Amino acid sequence: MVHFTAEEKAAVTSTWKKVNVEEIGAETLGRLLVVYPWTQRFFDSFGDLSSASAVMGNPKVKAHGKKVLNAFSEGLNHLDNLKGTFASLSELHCDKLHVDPENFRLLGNVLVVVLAHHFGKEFTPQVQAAFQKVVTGVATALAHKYH
Ligand code: HEG
Repeated sequence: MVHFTAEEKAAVTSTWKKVNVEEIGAETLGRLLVVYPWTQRFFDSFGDLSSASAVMGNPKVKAHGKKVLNAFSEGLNHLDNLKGTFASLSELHCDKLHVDPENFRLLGNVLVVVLAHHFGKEFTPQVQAAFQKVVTGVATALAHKYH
């Protein structure tokens, strides 16, 4: 299990307070679909994903990005129990959605890139390291119920 120090928790919490989940969620899911185009196969009901600008402007991508980031926020409130927090979402992604869990890692890494871009110098190496632990912990928790 990943363990978070008080400093890491403080770094993550103070940065996350300034995150607009709608904006960062849309940017993160959009970039996942552009940078790793095979992830588009899970979203064939989302309409036009034919170019980077189509993906980034797609309202269903935006809405789903917000939903994903809201779930992620919930995890940040339960850093000491990520497995429990994501247990039912793990089952859903495994049994119903058949999402390869490798994609959780990709999404987490894209989120870190988006946060770095958004926060610039404020996103210090220490803050980045704390977030990298969070996204790894969330990806592991989401993969936990896979069989
Ligand atoms: Mg998933 C649905 C959270 C990564 C593909 N995802 C959902 C839902 C949530 C969620 C909260 C809605 C569940 C519901 O309707 O009850 N997803 C979530 C998190 C993360 C993640 C927290 C990673 C941090 N999802 C993820 C990735 C993919 C994916 C990487 C595929 C590349 N999710 C996916 C699909 C759906 C959801 C296809 C169903 C979308 C729909 O049809 O509305």
